[in-house]
Amino acid sequence: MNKLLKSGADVFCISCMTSNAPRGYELADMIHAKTNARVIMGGMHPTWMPDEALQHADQVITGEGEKVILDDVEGRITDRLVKGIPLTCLDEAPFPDYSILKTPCEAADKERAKEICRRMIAEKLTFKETFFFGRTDLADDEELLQLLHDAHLTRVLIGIESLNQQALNDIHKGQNIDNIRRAAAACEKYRIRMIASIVLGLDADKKEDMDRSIEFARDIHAYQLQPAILTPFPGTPVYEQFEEEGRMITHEWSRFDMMNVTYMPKNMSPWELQEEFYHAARRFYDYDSAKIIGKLFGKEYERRRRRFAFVSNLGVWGAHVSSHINNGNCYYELRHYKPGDHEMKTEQTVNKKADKR
Ligand code: B12
Repeated sequence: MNKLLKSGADVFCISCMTSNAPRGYELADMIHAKTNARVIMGGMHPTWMPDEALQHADQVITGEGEKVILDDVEGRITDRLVKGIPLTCLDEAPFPDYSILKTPCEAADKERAKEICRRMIAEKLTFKETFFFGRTDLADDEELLQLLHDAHLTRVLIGIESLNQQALNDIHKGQNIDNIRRAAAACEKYRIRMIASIVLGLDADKKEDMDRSIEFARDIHAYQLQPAILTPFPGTPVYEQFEEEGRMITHEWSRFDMMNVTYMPKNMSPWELQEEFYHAARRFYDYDSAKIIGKLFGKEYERRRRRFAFVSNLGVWGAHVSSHINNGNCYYELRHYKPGDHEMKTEQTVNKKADKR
C-alpha cells in the first residue's frame, strides 16, 4: 500500500463486496489522509449502500462501471453519485481487450459456451485446469461436456443449495434432486470435478435437511463442498425481510462472507447454525471420501482432498476453541448470543473501542 500511496496516482479506484467494504473504507480514508488523490468506489456493496460509501469516497459509481469509468477518471463526470450504464455488448467495454468474445455473451447460452471452448482449444488458451460456474442442465449436452473437458475446464461449481424442495422453491431455484444427480454423473463421466455448493440456514431448512444435503454431496462424489451460510446481503429481498422482522443480529460487514451467521435463523440458534457449517466441512472432508476421489480422478486429487480434510478440521477445531474464550472474538459472541440481545459485539467493535482508548 505504501508503494501505491507514493506512486503519485491522482485517482484510486476501489471495488468492494460487502465483506471487504470495511477494508475498502479504511484504504479510502488512508488515501485521503496521505495524498490529494481522488477516490472512486464501485462494486456490489457501494452499489447498494452508496450513502455509506460516500462517507469515504469522493465518488461512487453504482452498477456496471465500464461505460462511465473513463469519463469519470478523466474528470468529465463530477457528480458524487454516478449511475453506471449497463453494457449490452462486451465490445463496448473500453478495456481490457475482450476481442476473444466478439458477440454478445450470454452466460447460459450453451452454443456460445462451445464456441468459446473451441477457440480456447484452437488458440491454446488453456491452463492446467480452470474452474467455472455451471448449472445442472449441463448434463443434457455431451458435446459441451467433451469440449469443456478438452479446454481443461475441469472443475465446476454447481449450486445444489438444498435437498428440501420447499427451500428450493422459496429461493426460486428451478431444479430438483434428479437434475443434480444427473449433472453429477455426467460430469464424472467427462472427468469434470464438481464443487457442490449448499446453502445452510434457509428458513424452510431444519438441521436434518442440511445433514441430508451433505450426505447427498458425498453420495454423488462431489470433489469439493462449498457450504455457504445464508447471508442477507444489503440490497437483496432477504435482507429487507430480515430487517423488517428484526432478525439481523449484526451489521459488521466484514462478517458478510457466507461463512459467518449474521441473522437469527428460523429453526435453530445462530450458534447452532454456525456449528452446522463446521459440521458440514468435517463430515464431507474425511479420509475415506478422499480414497473414492483418488479412484475416480487420480492420486493427485486424492492428495489434495486429504489436504482439504486436514485444513478444514484444523479450522473447525480453531473456531470451537475460540468460541469458549471470552476475549471478544466473534465465535464467543455468537455462541453466547441470546434472542432479544442487542446487536452482537464482535471483535471488530471491541477493537475499535480499544483503539479509541
Ligand atoms: C466470479 C465470482 C467470484 C470469484 C472471483 C471474485 C473476484 N474477486 O473477482 C471467486 C470464486 C474467487 C469469488 C470469491 C468470493 N465471492 Co464471489 N462471485 C463471483 C460472481 C459469480 C461473479 C462476479 C463477477 O466477476 N462479475 C462480473 C464483474 C464484471 O462484475 P462485478 O464484479 O460486479 O463488477 C462490475 C460492477 O460491480 C462495477 N464495479 C465493480 N468494482 C468496481 C470498482 C469501481 C471503482 C467501479 C467504478 C465500478 C466497479 O463494474 C464492474 C463491471 O461492470 C458473483 C455473483 C454474480 N453473479 O455477480 C459472486 C459474488 C460477487 N461473490 C460473493 C462472495 C460473498 C464471495 C466470497 C466472499 C465467498 C467466500 N466466502 O469466499 C469470496 C470473496 C473473494 C474475494 N476476496 O474477492 C457475493 C458478494 C455479495 C456481496 N454483496 O458481498 C456474490 C455476489 C455472490 C453471492 N453470494 O451473491 N467470487
